[in-house]
This record gives sequence, C-alpha cells and structure tokens, in this order.
Amino acid sequence: MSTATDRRPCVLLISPGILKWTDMDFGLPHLVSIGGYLLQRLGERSVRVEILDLNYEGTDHQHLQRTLDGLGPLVCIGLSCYSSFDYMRVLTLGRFLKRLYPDVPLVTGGYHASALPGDVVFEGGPFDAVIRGEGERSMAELVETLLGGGRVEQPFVDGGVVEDLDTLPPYRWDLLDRYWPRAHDIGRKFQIYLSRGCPYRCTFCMERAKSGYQWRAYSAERALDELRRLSRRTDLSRWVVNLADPLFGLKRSWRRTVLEGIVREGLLPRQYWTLTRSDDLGDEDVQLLAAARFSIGIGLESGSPRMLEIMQKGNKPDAYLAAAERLATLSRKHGLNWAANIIVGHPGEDEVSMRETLAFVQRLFTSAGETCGWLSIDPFRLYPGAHVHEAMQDYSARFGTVFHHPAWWKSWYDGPFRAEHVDPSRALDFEGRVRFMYDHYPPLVAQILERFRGQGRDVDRVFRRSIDEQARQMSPATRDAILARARRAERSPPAESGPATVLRFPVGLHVRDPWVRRREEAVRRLLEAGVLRSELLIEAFLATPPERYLGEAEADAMLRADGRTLPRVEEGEPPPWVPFHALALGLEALAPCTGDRVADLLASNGYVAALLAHAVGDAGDVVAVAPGGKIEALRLRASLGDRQPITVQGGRPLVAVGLEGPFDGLWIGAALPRLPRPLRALLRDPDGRAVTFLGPRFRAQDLVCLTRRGDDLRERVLGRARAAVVAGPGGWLAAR
Ligand code: B12
Ligand code: SF4
Repeated sequence: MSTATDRRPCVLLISPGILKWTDMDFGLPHLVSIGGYLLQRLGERSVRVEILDLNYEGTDHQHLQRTLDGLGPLVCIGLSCYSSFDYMRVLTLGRFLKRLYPDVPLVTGGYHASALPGDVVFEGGPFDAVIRGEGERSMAELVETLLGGGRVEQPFVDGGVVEDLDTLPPYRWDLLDRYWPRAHDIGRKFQIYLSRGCPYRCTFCMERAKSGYQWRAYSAERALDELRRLSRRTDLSRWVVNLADPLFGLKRSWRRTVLEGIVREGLLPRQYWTLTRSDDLGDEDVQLLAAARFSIGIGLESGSPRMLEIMQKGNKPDAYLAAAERLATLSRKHGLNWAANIIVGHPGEDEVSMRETLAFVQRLFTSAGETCGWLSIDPFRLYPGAHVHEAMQDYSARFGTVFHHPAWWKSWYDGPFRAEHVDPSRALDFEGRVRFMYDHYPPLVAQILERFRGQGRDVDRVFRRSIDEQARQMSPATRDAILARARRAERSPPAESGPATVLRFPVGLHVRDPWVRRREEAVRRLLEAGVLRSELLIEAFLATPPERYLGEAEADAMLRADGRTLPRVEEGEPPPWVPFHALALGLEALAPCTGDRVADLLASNGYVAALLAHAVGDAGDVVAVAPGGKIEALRLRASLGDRQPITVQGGRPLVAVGLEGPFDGLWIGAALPRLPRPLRALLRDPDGRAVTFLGPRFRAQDLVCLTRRGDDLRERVLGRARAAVVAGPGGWLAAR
C-alpha cells in the first residue's frame, strides 16, 4: 500500500466486484498475479500497484472518487471485465473513470473482454485498450511504454498465455493489505490458482476464448510453496481455500505430488474446494483427495450419452458416466465430499435426454443409503466465446434451437434469466425445459439431502450453505416467476440497450446493502424500459435512499408498486409516494437541470425534494411545501435533515399561498381535476413545467406535463397511472 506522500506513479487494478455477493471470495489472485508481475518486471522504485475490489470497498461513487483521488498519481488503470454479467457495470465504471481521469490510459481484460474485445473497445467508448488472454506480460509492456513517455498505440492486444507459470513471481498477497484486516468479513473462501487453462472442448464453456486449450500448472514444488507462503500469511484453518483453477490436477503425477505434499506438510485449511474431472480418479486418488481435505466439483453435465456427445464432453460417454459412478462409490469409502453439476436444456436437449439424465443422477445419488455427493442443477446459459455462442446458427439449423437474447449481456438487468432464455430444440421449448427441471428435480434434491453424509468428516458450512440454497431455489414460486418473465419477454422482446445508453457513473458498488440493491434494480428496470434517460436524474435516483425519507415499508411499497396500487392515505392528505415508474416518468418530463428553481408542492416526507435537490445541484433552488401549517413544515424539515439545502415551508400550495414564482418546474405528486389557476402563474414563461396527475377521481389518471407558453399551457400526456386524490371532497371542487 502507498503512503500519502508516495509519489511513485501508480498502476491501479480494479475488480468491479461481483453482483451475487453471496459468492464473494477473498483473494483476487488474477489481479494479484498481474500486479506482482508488474512490480517484478518494472521495479518497485519506478512504479506502485494498488488493487481495488469494489465489493470490498462497499461504497457509493462519491466515496469511490475520493478513494481514487487519494491513490494518484496514476499512470494507468486496468479494469477487469470478467464475466459477461459484469459487462454493463464495467462500461459504466469505465465511463466514470474516464470522466475523472481523461488523460490516464484505461485498459481492460478478463473473460468477457477476451471473448468479445469489440464490446469493450469501440469508437466513443471509455477504454483505450483491451488485452485478450492472460494479462501479465502485455500489461507490463504497456506500463513500461507509458513510464517511458509513450502512449497506448494498440487498442487490441493479444496477451496470449503464460506458458511456464514458474516464470511468474510468487503471489504478492501484500497487494491486498488494504483488505487483509477485514478479510474474513469479506469472503468465506480464499481464492488461489495453481494451474490455468483446460484442454477440453465443452461446447458451453468459454474458457477457450481466454486461454485456448493449453493446461499449464506451477511446478508441483512451486505450487506447494505458494500454499506454504499462504499459510504463513494467514491461518489456513480459518478458511475454505478455493483452488479456483478451471481444471485442477489434469496431470495425475502432478496432482498426486501436490496432494501428498499437502498431507505431509499439514497445509490443511478447513477444506479445499476445487473443480476437476472424474475420468481418471481411482481408489488411491480419492483416498488422497479426502486425506488432503478436499471437496471436489465435477462437471457431469448430462446423463445422456447423446447429449454428452453434443456437448463434446469426450468421445467415450459410457466410460465417462462409469467414472462418475466409480467416484460415487469410492467417495463413500474414503469420505470425500463432491458435487456434480448438470446442465439442463443445452441445445439439442429433448424430453428423452432430460429423462435419461434424471434417471442417471437418481441412480448415482440414491442407489446407496448414503451419499457424499451433492447435485447442482443449472440451466444452460449462453456465454460469449463458448462454441455454442460462436455457432448459434448451426445449432439453430441442426436442432431448431432459439436463442431469445443472443446479446443478453447488453441489458441493464435480468442477465441471468436472459442468458438461460433459450428453446433447446424443436421438440423442447423453454417452458418445457423449465417445467421439467422444477417439477422433477426438487423431489430428487430432497432425497439426496436425506442421504447426504459428510462421511467421516464434517461437511463444511460453505458447502452446506450452497446445498441449502440449491434446495431453496428449486421452488414452484421461482419456476412461475421465470415462466412469467419468459411470457413477458416473448410478448414484447426487450431491446438490448448496448453501450450507447451506458451511464457515466457506476452502479452495483454497494451490493451488500439490500436497500442499495433494491434501488439499483428499480433504476435498472427503468433504464431498460427507456423511462430513465437523463444522467442527472439517474444519478439522483441512485444516490437518494427512499427508505430514509419514506421509512422501509413505504419505500418498499413504492419501489414495487405497479401503476394501479396506491399508498394508503386519507383523501386530501398529501400521499407519501407515487409509483416509482410514474415518478421517474414524471421527473424525466420535468427535466430539472443544474441551477434550476423547482418545487415539490405536496411534500409529505421530502423524498422528491431530495431527488430534485440532487438534480439541480448547489446552484439550484428547491422549495418543499408541506400542506398545512408550522407543524407539518417542522415534520418535513426533520425528515429532510439539515444537510439538504432545501427551503421548507407550510402553506396551501394548490392555491399558491406563500409561494413566489417563477419556477422552472413544479412537481405535484397527486391527482387533480386540472391544474389550479394560481399555479400557472408560478411557472416561468416560457417553458416552466408542471407535472401532475389529471383526470377522473376514482380511476387511473393521466400523468401529464404542462408547459407554459404565455397564457397557454401545453399539455403532454406521459402515461396512465393511479395517484391519490389530494384535495379532499371539498378541496377537490375548490381546486377546479
Ligand atoms: C475461478 C472462477 C470463478 C471465481 C472467481 C473469479 C474471479 N477471479 O473473480 C468465482 C467462483 C467467484 C466465479 C464466479 C462466477 N463465475 Co466463474 N469461473 C472461474 C473459472 C473456473 C476459472 C478462472 C480462471 O481460470 N482463472 C485463472 C486466472 C489466472 O485467469 P483469470 O482469472 O481469467 O485472469 C487472467 C485474465 O482473465 C486476465 N485479466 C483478468 N482481469 C484483467 C484485468 C486487466 C486490466 C487485464 C489487462 C487482464 C485481466 O489476466 C489475468 C491473469 O492472467 C472460470 C473458467 C472455467 N472454465 O470454468 C469460470 C468462469 C469465468 N466463470 C463463469 C461464470 C458464469 C461465473 C458466475 C457467473 C457463476 C454464477 N452463476 O454465479 C460467477 C460470476 C462472477 C462475477 N464476476 O460476477 C464463466 C463466465 C461466463 C461468462 N461469460 O460470464 C466461466 C468462463 C465458466 C464458464 N461457464 O464458461 N468464477
Ligand atoms: S467445462 Fe471444464 S472441462 Fe469443459 S472446457 Fe470448460 S474448463 Fe474444461
């Protein structure tokens, strides 16, 4: 870590964090590896490396900006674009970084960037370069050029692969010093790689897009040395260590030497977790894995020989399936925990193959009274860089596969659903696949749960938790929600927004906070629907916590409300909220700009006023009116807090008592028969705008924007929604 006075140029490596924070691991070995290599090659006198993980930071973008400013001077920023689920977030983050540091080269790399480099480097985009493949060497060369006064010449760089991993320096875990004190709070697993790449050609996997087909490992001695060094750095017994290699231990001799070393030297965490294949695991191997405290994951993928061939899981499906059965037996004997993953709905799948797989796994897990294995069931998901993605047309021609969202990662939300929204074949559509999965697997999962034993040693709670989560997820409610989404998507296919609509500030920074997640999800939905468009407002919505003003129950109701629900409020009282969708639609039309003078005329809690204050900034002026007298005004002030530069007053806003124009915008968040005359006069002429709900009292109203031109009011209908009636039976007439 740097000190405040450290003026060495800094290379900043950023992980955007992962959205599913429950998966969070500690370690960032890919960035630690790049950072360590940079320092070794360029020398610590000439350069500094800082690593930031935005999950670990857990901040909003203003805080992030302060953190970044404290890390300079920056020579280069590397931002990881790892999984395709990160894509939109990475672009927004890229724009944010470029806006802050226009002169600092911004580089990206990782799985998605390697598979589709044109997605990240494009005309008008924030990134100066993308490094495909493994980043160590090319990143170091680039920084060397920059330190020598050069510029980024090549936007597309082929980083290739590191052939001999022993040429890499030892993992520099000290690069995570800013996070070590909180390491156990951050992640339940510690992540490290002892090998890279995979020689297999599974059609659904995008490993090939990053590292081709070469498996490479640290020499066994070096691998052990990395574990020794790690155990000196942290108490291994407090971690589940995730050997995150795509395929651990491809070479039997290497695997045995490493495992024997682990046992001999007692390099034992609570548990090791890794992905491997069962093809060549014999009695001795399983015994050794268990002794070294491993749990292993294998990609079984299917129990149907036809599907295994389509998936290219090897050319001897029968032997492959026999190996899984052998593992099930041996694991019981030696007490090795394992999990098998299956993919339901790969292109070409039909009901026959799904039944075959079901029958196979039923046998695999339940033919004996106990099992050490767990079944993890995934739908097929389309990943760029995988063979299926590259040959979508061939799969469609061959099997009749329909990919409903061929570029799903360019959407603002719902990535996981869109990635799996595929009709596998002419004989099996999406609904058939979903129903089969959710109707047939839960009973099997329940049977496995009953038989599941840690055989001889404890089932670690991390493993246990993923088992429980899987059981929970296979519910009828989840099934119905997925099917409803599919029906919606098929009725009105969502447009993939793409880079053009990407924001200039980041989202998804504080994913551990459920309220931030909820708020972001609502904003993403409106971005996707094209409702939210202006940056000032998007930023205001992201930065303003509704629960602070409305309380949790009301905020939750507002974020969820469809156009028909109303807050429960006495007629005539200012309603606490209007549905989020209508609010966004209305504020977009109100279009508050920096420096504007605006008012919320029915401010019961200050949420809208706070949004407006964010949008108009310090140069603007916001008036929040609490209908009533002093007490209502005091209540509103208390809800807003002193920090908000908002003028609060009580009064009779609908007849403009106590208000002085002109205003650029008036927000009246309730239903009126028409805009009260006195309010017209408050609007700036020309172009002052008022947004409110007009129309019948007991049905949906029109959400309208009224724009003043002299004595005229031009009315633009924005949509239909229900809003609470504000003026009360008497007031309703009075307001006419
Ligand atoms: C380990 C791993 C993980 C780890 C963590 C990864 C991490 N570091 O954050 C965990 C368990 C957390 C994880 C989670 C997930 N993963 Co994963 N994971 C892997 C796995 C098994 C191995 C990765 C590997 O080989 N690393 C080795 C190191 C050395 O390479 P590396 O990490 O890629 O880093 C190098 C380069 O990418 C590059 N690089 C990386 N960042 C940067 C940045 C810059 C600036 C530069 C220049 C270079 C650069 O240089 C690095 C060093 O050489 C792969 C592959 C596989 N076959 O299954 C899947 C894989 C990457 N995961 C995948 C998926 C789907 C997921 C999940 C979505 C799973 C889920 N359902 O939740 C999540 C999503 C994570 C997220 N970002 O949101 C998919 C990605 C598909 C996609 N298009 O999104 C893969 C490819 C598997 C597959 N099915 O095909 N995963
Ligand atoms: S799924 Fe596993 S075995 Fe298949 S190519 Fe990917 S990493 Fe290799």
